[in-house]
Amino acid sequence: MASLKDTLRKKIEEHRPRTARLLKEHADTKLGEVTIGQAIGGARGVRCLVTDISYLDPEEGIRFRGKTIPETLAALPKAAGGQFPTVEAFWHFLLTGDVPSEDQVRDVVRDFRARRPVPQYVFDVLRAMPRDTHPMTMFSAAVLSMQRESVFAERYRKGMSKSEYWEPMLEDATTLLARLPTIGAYIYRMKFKSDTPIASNRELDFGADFAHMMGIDKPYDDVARMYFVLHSDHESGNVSAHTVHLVASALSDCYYALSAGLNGLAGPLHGLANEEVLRWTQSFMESLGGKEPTEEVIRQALWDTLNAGQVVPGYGHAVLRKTDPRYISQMEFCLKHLPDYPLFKVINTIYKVAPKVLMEQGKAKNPWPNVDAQSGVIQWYYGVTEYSFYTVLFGIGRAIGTLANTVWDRALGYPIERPKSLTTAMLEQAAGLK
Ligand code: CMX
Repeated sequence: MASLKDTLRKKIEEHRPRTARLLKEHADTKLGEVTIGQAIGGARGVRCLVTDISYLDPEEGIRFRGKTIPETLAALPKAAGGQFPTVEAFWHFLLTGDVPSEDQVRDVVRDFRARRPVPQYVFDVLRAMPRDTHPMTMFSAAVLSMQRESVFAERYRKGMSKSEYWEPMLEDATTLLARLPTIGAYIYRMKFKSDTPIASNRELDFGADFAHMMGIDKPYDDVARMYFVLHSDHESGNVSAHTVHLVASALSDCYYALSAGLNGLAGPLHGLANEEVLRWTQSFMESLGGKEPTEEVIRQALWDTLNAGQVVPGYGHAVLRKTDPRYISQMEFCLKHLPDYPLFKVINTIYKVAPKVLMEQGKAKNPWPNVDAQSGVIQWYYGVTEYSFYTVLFGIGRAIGTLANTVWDRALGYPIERPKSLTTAMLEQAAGLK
């Protein structure tokens, strides 16, 4: 049986000539032009990043390694006794593009288990922070604190050939990823469960051990697996993925890079939207004082938000132009496991009303819900009602895709990223205004 690393090495060796040929023979081929609107407007639609790990089609949504979400979930081996694939199987798939065999998955699970123990100093760092620190700040600080262990940084210091970069990057990425569930669950129980951390059970896979350390029974193990897979990757241009890629392009190791990416994910227009959705929904429910959340009152609440100059959290997207398939997957999970849950019903009613309201307002290019509109309901149902924790869950998932990308970035020798900036006067000149 070929190990993940051997399979990856073969894939990298097969892939390198493709990138080299494109650079050598077609470097001047145009992929598009950049407008003033794009230069001022957050580089929306500028096609200047390369990744083979996932691709986001505006109409269809995300494909991981060429597979849609349902295809991915169907293809990968499932966790024992579960209905969703293990994170370990998905990690193998994202890295290599191959659906792993059961034996290959077992091998990755074994490797993750061996790397799982989190050094005591990480918990000491967390405990030294004021207890009211936001969970995302704690999570990012914990990741950064482990930078001292980077094998990549050490090998670079000692001198390493560029062709070898991916190997210590893989080493760091795997260790870092394997530790994240313990760190996340520790933050959760320290902050919200009277400081009663639960020790890892090394017999369990990534998702099941996370559920165990959170102190939540089945099927939360499957919920965790689903959640991490769905939040893993959304091609390279979103803030968290792009930040990880950018920071790592300076040959900063993946502890530095992931911590930076998590800081971007912590913004309300990005990952924090899952917290905002629950905050918005709860404060709206409270304002009703027990009255029924009918379509009409929801419509009014949405207009109140827009009229106050705020965004409707969980709706809209920079690339997608339809309902996010990650939203749909989670909605299908809810329909199966919690169809009558009142909060799910409210979220569904918002789904009926919000797109019409956003279309009437006419600003958002995409009035449909994104992943964040649905994810909190599931967490709430299983007892994770502390919504400031939700973005940490997103962060654990997002680490899978971004870390897989950093390994490939180094394997393919992508250079330090350095787009060019212009002055406003230069734009005015280009526009013929000067
Ligand atoms: N509510 C109100 N207004 C919205 C909106 C929403 N949900 N989505 C977009 N708009 C507004 C924008 O703020 C912008 O207004 P201005 O012209 O006044 O600046 C206008 O519509 C055009 O924006 P857009 O091109 O449609 O969207 P962007 O690519 O600029 O932004 C996003 C995308 C996701 C940041 C935006 O839709 C938004 O703020 N949504 C709410 C927050 C959210 O759910 N974020 C999570 C996204 C998924 C994720 O990364 O986790």
